[in-house]
Order: sequence, then structure tokens, then C-alpha cells
Amino acid sequence: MAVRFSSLAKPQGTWWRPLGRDERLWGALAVIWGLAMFAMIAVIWPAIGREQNRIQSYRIQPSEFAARTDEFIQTYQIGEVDGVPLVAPPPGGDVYLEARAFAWRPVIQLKRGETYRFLISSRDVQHGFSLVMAPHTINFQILPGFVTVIQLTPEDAGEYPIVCNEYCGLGHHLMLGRIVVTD
Ligand SMILES: [Cu+2]
Repeated sequence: MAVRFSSLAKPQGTWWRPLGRDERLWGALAVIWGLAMFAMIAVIWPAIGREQNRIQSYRIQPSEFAARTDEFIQTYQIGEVDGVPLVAPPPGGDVYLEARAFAWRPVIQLKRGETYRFLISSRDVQHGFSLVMAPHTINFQILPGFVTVIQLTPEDAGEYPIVCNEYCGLGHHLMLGRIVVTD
């Protein structure tokens, strides 16, 4: 004798409700809009956006990066700001920026309209690098053992904070770096 109602038996007929016309329409719109947003991020903004930055990263030992930062500071230091070395690298040159709990070093002075290659890494734990400096809006993670390389061309003179936006410990909220752009 056949079991007519059992969780093990296949239900008879069309047990599921077919999608209605409205559901199909909204489903299609959601898929189309999802693809449109994907295209914006992957194609449209990289093609027309001024703030885009090509981020590269390489492996490096934290001690090696610290040594290069020391050398960079010794070569181009012009002063001190609140106990942190102030460094003015030559236009077109490399800039080393090291994050550690809970500070950035050095303070960097740039010339407006010149392009610099920034090499950024962490000495200890994961930090975040967040900088809003026209035409750039930049936000990424900084990991010990990796150096992140970006190009920056400041458009306007002024002082710009570098914010650590990755919680890195009790002093996280104090972790502010600085870029000074001069004419
Ligand atoms: Cu941090």
C-alpha cells in the first residue's frame, strides 16, 4: 500500500507556487541593477574617476621596512612636528610611511602638483590607511609583512590627516598621521 502523506514521499503535482509576473519583473530588475553596480565599480569609475589609484603590494619584512624608513628620514629630514620627524622628499621620489601602534612616521611635506610614490607598511599589527586629499580618496588595510605602493599627486596646498581606520588597540583613536602640502 502506498504511503500518501509522508515527509519521505515526493509530493504530488505542482506543490510549489510558480513565480508571478511581478516577482519575475522585480527579480529581473534586481539582477540588472546588480550588474549595473558591478559595471560602475569594475569599469565605469576606473575609466572616468579622477580619484582612482592603482594599488600594488609586495612582501617585506617589518624590520627591513623600518630600516628603509629610518634611511628615508635621515636623508630628507628638515625638522620635527610634535616629536615626529618632518621629512620633505624630492618631487617624483619615493616616500616611506610606517604605521605602528599608535602612530605614523614621519610627517611628510609634499609640493602641490608633484607626483610621489608612497610605500606604506606596518611594524606591528594590522592598521588602516585613510586619506582624503584632492583628487585622491584612499582607504585600505596595512599589514605587517606587506608594503602597499600608491601614487599621490596633491592638488591643493594644506594639511591633511592620515586616519587609522582599523581598530588596532587602546590608542587607536590617537593614531593620526599628517601630510603637509606646500605651494
Ligand atoms: Cu592603527
